[in-house]
Amino acid sequence: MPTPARTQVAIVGAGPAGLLLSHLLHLRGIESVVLEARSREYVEHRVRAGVLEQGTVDTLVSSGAGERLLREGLVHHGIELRFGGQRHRIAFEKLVPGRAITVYGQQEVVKDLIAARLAAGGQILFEVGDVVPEGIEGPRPQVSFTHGSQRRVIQADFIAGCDGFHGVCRDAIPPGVLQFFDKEYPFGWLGVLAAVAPSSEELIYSSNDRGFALHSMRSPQLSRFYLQVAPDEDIAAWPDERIWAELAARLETVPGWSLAAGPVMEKGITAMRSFVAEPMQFGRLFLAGDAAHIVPPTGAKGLNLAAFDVTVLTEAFAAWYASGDAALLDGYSRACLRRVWRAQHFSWWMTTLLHSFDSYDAYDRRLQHSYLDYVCTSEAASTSLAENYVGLGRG
Ligand code: FAS
Ligand code: PHB
Repeated sequence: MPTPARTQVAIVGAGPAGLLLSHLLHLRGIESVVLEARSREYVEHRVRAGVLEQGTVDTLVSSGAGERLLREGLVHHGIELRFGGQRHRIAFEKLVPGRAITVYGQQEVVKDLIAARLAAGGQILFEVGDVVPEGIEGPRPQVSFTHGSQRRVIQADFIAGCDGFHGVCRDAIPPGVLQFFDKEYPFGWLGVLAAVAPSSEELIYSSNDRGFALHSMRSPQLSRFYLQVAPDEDIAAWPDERIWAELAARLETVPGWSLAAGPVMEKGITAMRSFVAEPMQFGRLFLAGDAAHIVPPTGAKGLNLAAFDVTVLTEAFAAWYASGDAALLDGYSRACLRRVWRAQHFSWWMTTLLHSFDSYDAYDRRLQHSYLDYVCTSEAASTSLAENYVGLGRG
């Protein structure tokens, strides 16, 4: 199918933000074309997020892209914080009744959205190169890119930069327009996908002098784990046996609980950073998801924030196409940034609460432990954690 020279919204990036935006716009009768640098195979198998907030699940289900999610997603009504040789369950059913999380792999969300777009005749161009957003200050922005051996141009009314942290759209905004806020953490996460039944019904966040560990999952047959490691850790230094030994050391810290090991399918190291670019728009270019903000994954917020951004952006585009009213477009950043900073704080807070810092002395570690104990024993404090974790209302 020839690439149309024109569309209404040119979307750069086929991650959760770009695909969900294209899907929601389609439901409002608004055309879009999605340009993705990687292959379909790659984006459908890239292991990333695993926890969906209630609001994200509601958006996927109400928009008709949640049928498999409802069938295969694991609904959890709590998480466990494990420290000091004890287990502490944060019970969502008691603290935030009616709200839960769903464990469902990001790549499954991506597969479902790609399938929904293509079934509806949507345009997604994979393996595009040298994407250049142009004319973003004027009424006729366009995106030029290479597809196959051809150099092509798509004209649009708007460009949505959904190309992640390392994309090109944010950099297309002239210097001096954006303000950046960031924080680096003195550690990274070693993520592991293993073909073994989870050893726990719910997620376990373990704070341990050896470092943080997380037991998550993808299905009754697939487990997902994370280990706190040095920021420049070499994956080659982590043969599978060492991974299982370290996971056991950081998780088997309570009586009567043991970790089942199994074949490691995939492992990788992720940097931990907090980042926000303000505003999230310039002219006819609108940034959404990781292109505008990054959170450390400890709070499981990244994907959910991306979904929130594009629900706000969809309403804004729909209002503009319906009546030419640009108020929601002009207010896009403001509407997103309040939630972005709430998630920034929560993700930083969970990260500092649960990880070990070389800079901490014995006194700091006592403080951290006392705070962990308070969070798990005070109803007020655990309610605050629970409501942030399951996702605050969409207001
Ligand atoms: P993405 O990065 O997912 O997608 C951007 C897309 O743009 C990519 O497909 C990329 O190939 C494409 N692209 C980039 N440059 C381009 C260019 N020049 N031209 C064309 N295309 C281009 N979040 C949670 O909510 N819960 C979790 O449990 C969680 N766990 C995580 C675990 C890990 C290990 C990591 C790394 C992240 C985790 N996150 C989690 C955060 C993560 O899910 C991101 O927030 C999410 O992928 C953001 O989605 P997008 O904004 O769509 O960006
Ligand atoms: C995951 O399942 O990949 C996951 C879960 C919770 C987090 C981060 C990642 O906080």
